[in-house]
Amino acid sequence: MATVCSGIIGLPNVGKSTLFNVLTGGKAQIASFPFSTISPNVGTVSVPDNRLECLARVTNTNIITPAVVQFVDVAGLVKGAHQGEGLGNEFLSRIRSINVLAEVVRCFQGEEIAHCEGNIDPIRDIQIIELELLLADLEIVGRKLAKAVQSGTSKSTKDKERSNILEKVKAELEKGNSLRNVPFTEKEEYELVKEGFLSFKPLLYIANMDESDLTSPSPLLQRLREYASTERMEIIEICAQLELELEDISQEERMEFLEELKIKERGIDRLIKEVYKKLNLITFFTVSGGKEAKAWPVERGITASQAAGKVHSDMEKGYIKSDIIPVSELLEAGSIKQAREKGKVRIEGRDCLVEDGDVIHFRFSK
Ligand SMILES: Nc1nc2c(ncn2[C@@H]2O[C@H](COP(=O)(O)OP(=O)(O)O)[C@@H](O)[C@H]2O)c(=O)[nH]1
Ligand SMILES: [Mg+2]
Repeated sequence: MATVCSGIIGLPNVGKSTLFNVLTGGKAQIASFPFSTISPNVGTVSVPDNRLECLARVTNTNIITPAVVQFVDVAGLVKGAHQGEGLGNEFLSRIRSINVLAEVVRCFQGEEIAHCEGNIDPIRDIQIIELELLLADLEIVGRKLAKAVQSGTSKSTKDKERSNILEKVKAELEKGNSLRNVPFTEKEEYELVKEGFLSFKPLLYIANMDESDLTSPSPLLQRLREYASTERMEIIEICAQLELELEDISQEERMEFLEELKIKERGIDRLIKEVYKKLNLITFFTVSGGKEAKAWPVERGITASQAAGKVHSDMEKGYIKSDIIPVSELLEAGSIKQAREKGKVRIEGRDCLVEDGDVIHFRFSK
């Protein structure tokens, strides 16, 4: 997969740009009026993974290259966006190629920060966005179907199959069902990802809350938790404003602060991990010539030769075999040499499934 891309979406003024800035250390414009983010901002974020540093240590490597996830701060979505209200059309075309949606939901108070619906109500906000995505899909599918009809009667089986899927999509959307809640066959799902339907994209909620919610969750936040749990949706609780302030202090002060608040892991770290999980990604590692320890994000189910292809297409073409060891076993052994002596390094052929945490050395002919 090319770089994984997550879109930060949500109504205006919910803290999207604040979150984006925390994630990327970037300088997206933060303002207390709607539409301050006129053009999308793109930033790259490293996936936190302690194993990589440990791997570098046992292999005497000094260059560490973590896996990355791209985040896009997309302009706010409002009611009627699918018809081109506000920045709607631009918004919708931006998110079509995104792999996963991270929806920021406002749970923080603050009268000085305008809410486009007049009051704070996270569940209503979620439903507004849900409906906009659904209506946008309905328009998209309508257009796709019209085009398919135009292409005439000389249709291949493949074209007919596609039309059938599109018809099914349309019927579900008309019933008010977001595509991610509809059971599709594996083949249909594969097509739907390619078609770029918005309500089919994996989605997670980010509750942007007040600092006080950390110790005593507000009734709003509690309602949101219940809602997410009945909808079986992931919800990541974050204080974007607080996390942004944490960016400005030293690492030491930050640790102290987090400890005081009894926060084990920063919200943004949880978010990145969750994006990874949502897309069914795993990580394998390479240590090239003892110089660079590198993490590679790949979809679960990938084989050793396909993994080789992620590193270089020549490696897949000329694939011979791989030396594989789970990173935990390598760390336990203390070095590759000792791991080999203990018989922990496996030699695997091209069809061996890669597991999360595998350290792989590919052998290939040029
Ligand atoms: N109190 C509080 N204010 C926040 C929080 N996150 C963002 N804000 C404020 O809300 C306003 C809008 O934030 P911004 O990130 O620009 O929202 P966007 O329109 O969704 O990108 C700014 O004044 C932020 O400082 C938060 O967690 N708590
Ligand atoms: Mg913004």
